[in-house]
Amino acid sequence: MAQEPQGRADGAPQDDCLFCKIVAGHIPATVVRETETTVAFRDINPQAPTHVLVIPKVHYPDASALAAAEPTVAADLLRESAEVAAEDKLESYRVVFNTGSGAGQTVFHAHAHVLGGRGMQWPPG
Ligand code: IU
Repeated sequence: MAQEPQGRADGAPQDDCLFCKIVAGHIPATVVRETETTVAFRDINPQAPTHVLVIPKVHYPDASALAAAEPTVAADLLRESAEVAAEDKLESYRVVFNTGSGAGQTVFHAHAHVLGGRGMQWPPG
Protein backbone atom coordinates (compact mmCIF):
# COMPACT_ATOMS: atom_id res chain seq x y z
CA MET A 1 0.00 0.00 0.00
CA ALA A 2 1.15 3.53 -0.68
CA GLN A 3 2.12 5.70 2.23
CA GLU A 4 -0.79 7.46 3.92
CA PRO A 5 0.26 10.56 5.84
CA GLN A 6 -2.56 10.31 8.37
CA GLY A 7 -2.46 6.51 8.62
CA ARG A 8 -6.26 6.10 8.57
CA ALA A 9 -8.03 3.67 6.28
CA ASP A 10 -11.68 3.64 7.33
CA GLY A 11 -13.05 5.72 4.48
CA ALA A 12 -13.59 8.82 6.64
CA PRO A 13 -12.80 12.23 5.10
CA GLN A 14 -9.35 13.61 5.92
CA ASP A 15 -9.03 17.30 6.80
CA ASP A 16 -5.76 17.72 4.90
CA CYS A 17 -6.78 15.78 1.76
CA LEU A 18 -7.23 17.86 -1.37
CA PHE A 19 -9.56 15.35 -3.01
CA CYS A 20 -11.74 15.08 0.12
CA LYS A 21 -12.09 18.88 -0.14
CA ILE A 22 -13.16 18.55 -3.78
CA VAL A 23 -15.74 15.90 -2.77
CA ALA A 24 -17.04 18.26 -0.09
CA GLY A 25 -17.19 21.16 -2.56
CA HIS A 26 -14.69 23.21 -0.58
CA ILE A 27 -12.25 23.39 -3.50
CA PRO A 28 -13.54 24.00 -7.03
CA ALA A 29 -13.06 21.43 -9.76
CA THR A 30 -14.40 20.98 -13.26
CA VAL A 31 -16.74 18.12 -12.44
CA VAL A 32 -17.90 16.08 -15.43
CA ARG A 33 -19.82 13.33 -13.63
CA GLU A 34 -21.01 12.57 -10.12
CA THR A 35 -22.67 9.49 -8.65
CA GLU A 36 -23.63 8.45 -5.13
CA THR A 37 -20.13 7.04 -4.63
CA THR A 38 -17.83 8.85 -7.08
CA VAL A 39 -16.84 12.23 -8.53
CA ALA A 40 -15.11 12.69 -11.90
CA PHE A 41 -13.34 15.96 -12.71
CA ARG A 42 -10.81 17.26 -15.22
CA ASP A 43 -7.17 17.12 -14.12
CA ILE A 44 -5.68 20.60 -13.59
CA ASN A 45 -2.51 19.54 -15.43
CA PRO A 46 -3.86 17.46 -18.32
CA GLN A 47 -1.53 14.99 -19.99
CA ALA A 48 -3.89 14.26 -22.89
CA PRO A 49 -6.90 15.97 -24.54
CA THR A 50 -9.07 13.96 -22.16
CA HIS A 51 -7.56 13.67 -18.69
CA VAL A 52 -10.21 13.08 -16.06
CA LEU A 53 -9.75 11.84 -12.50
CA VAL A 54 -12.41 9.51 -11.12
CA ILE A 55 -12.31 9.44 -7.33
CA PRO A 56 -14.36 7.72 -4.62
CA LYS A 57 -16.20 9.94 -2.16
CA VAL A 58 -14.75 7.83 0.64
CA HIS A 59 -11.10 8.37 1.52
CA TYR A 60 -8.57 5.57 1.03
CA PRO A 61 -4.92 6.25 0.24
CA ASP A 62 -4.85 4.33 -3.03
CA ALA A 63 -6.97 2.13 -5.28
CA SER A 64 -5.71 -1.11 -3.76
CA ALA A 65 -6.73 -0.03 -0.27
CA LEU A 66 -10.13 1.02 -1.65
CA ALA A 67 -10.60 -2.34 -3.39
CA ALA A 68 -9.71 -4.22 -0.20
CA ALA A 69 -12.10 -2.22 1.98
CA GLU A 70 -14.96 -1.34 -0.40
CA PRO A 71 -14.74 -3.46 -3.56
CA THR A 72 -18.06 -2.29 -4.98
CA VAL A 73 -16.84 1.32 -4.90
CA ALA A 74 -13.60 0.25 -6.59
CA ALA A 75 -15.75 -1.28 -9.33
CA ASP A 76 -17.67 2.00 -9.53
CA LEU A 77 -14.38 3.76 -10.44
CA LEU A 78 -13.98 1.44 -13.43
CA ARG A 79 -17.61 1.83 -14.47
CA GLU A 80 -17.39 5.60 -14.26
CA SER A 81 -14.08 5.60 -16.17
CA ALA A 82 -15.91 3.93 -19.05
CA GLU A 83 -18.72 6.50 -18.82
CA VAL A 84 -16.19 9.36 -18.97
CA ALA A 85 -14.60 7.79 -22.06
CA ALA A 86 -18.01 7.36 -23.69
CA GLU A 87 -19.02 10.96 -22.97
CA ASP A 88 -15.78 12.20 -24.56
CA LYS A 89 -16.39 9.79 -27.49
CA LEU A 90 -13.07 8.01 -27.00
CA GLU A 91 -12.65 4.86 -29.08
CA SER A 92 -9.67 3.88 -26.93
CA TYR A 93 -8.37 5.20 -23.68
CA ARG A 94 -6.09 4.37 -20.79
CA VAL A 95 -7.03 4.01 -17.11
CA VAL A 96 -4.10 4.47 -14.72
CA PHE A 97 -3.86 3.94 -10.97
CA ASN A 98 -0.53 5.33 -9.81
CA THR A 99 0.14 3.49 -6.55
CA GLY A 100 3.00 4.71 -4.37
CA SER A 101 5.30 7.67 -4.83
CA GLY A 102 7.76 5.59 -6.86
CA ALA A 103 5.02 5.10 -9.45
CA GLY A 104 4.23 8.82 -9.53
CA GLN A 105 1.41 9.00 -7.00
CA THR A 106 1.29 12.48 -5.48
CA VAL A 107 -2.24 12.64 -4.05
CA PHE A 108 -2.94 9.91 -1.51
CA HIS A 109 -6.67 9.62 -2.09
CA ALA A 110 -7.56 6.79 -4.47
CA HIS A 111 -8.13 7.93 -8.04
CA ALA A 112 -8.26 6.63 -11.58
CA HIS A 113 -6.72 8.71 -14.35
CA VAL A 114 -8.75 8.41 -17.57
CA LEU A 115 -6.53 9.48 -20.49
CA GLY A 116 -7.42 9.64 -24.16
CA GLY A 117 -7.72 11.67 -27.32
CA ARG A 118 -4.15 11.10 -28.52
CA GLY A 119 -1.92 8.18 -29.39
CA MET A 120 -0.46 6.29 -26.43
CA GLN A 121 2.96 4.68 -26.09
CA TRP A 122 3.75 1.34 -24.47
CA PRO A 123 5.46 0.84 -22.09
CA PRO A 124 4.50 4.01 -20.20
CA GLY A 125 7.34 6.06 -18.75
P1 IU B 1 -1.17 11.17 -9.03
O1 IU B 1 -1.44 9.83 -9.69
O2 IU B 1 -1.33 11.14 -7.52
O3 IU B 1 0.13 11.79 -9.42
O4 IU B 1 -2.29 12.14 -9.61
C1 IU B 1 -2.70 13.30 -8.98
C2 IU B 1 -3.30 14.17 -10.03
O5 IU B 1 -4.05 15.18 -9.40
C3 IU B 1 -2.26 14.87 -10.92
O6 IU B 1 -2.45 14.49 -12.28
C4 IU B 1 -2.56 16.35 -10.70
O7 IU B 1 -2.42 17.13 -11.86
C5 IU B 1 -4.00 16.30 -10.22
N1 IU B 1 -4.42 17.42 -9.43
C6 IU B 1 -5.61 18.06 -9.75
O8 IU B 1 -6.30 17.72 -10.68
N2 IU B 1 -6.00 19.12 -8.97
C7 IU B 1 -5.24 19.58 -7.92
O9 IU B 1 -5.63 20.54 -7.26
C8 IU B 1 -4.02 18.87 -7.64
C9 IU B 1 -3.65 17.81 -8.40
I1 IU B 1 -2.76 19.49 -6.06
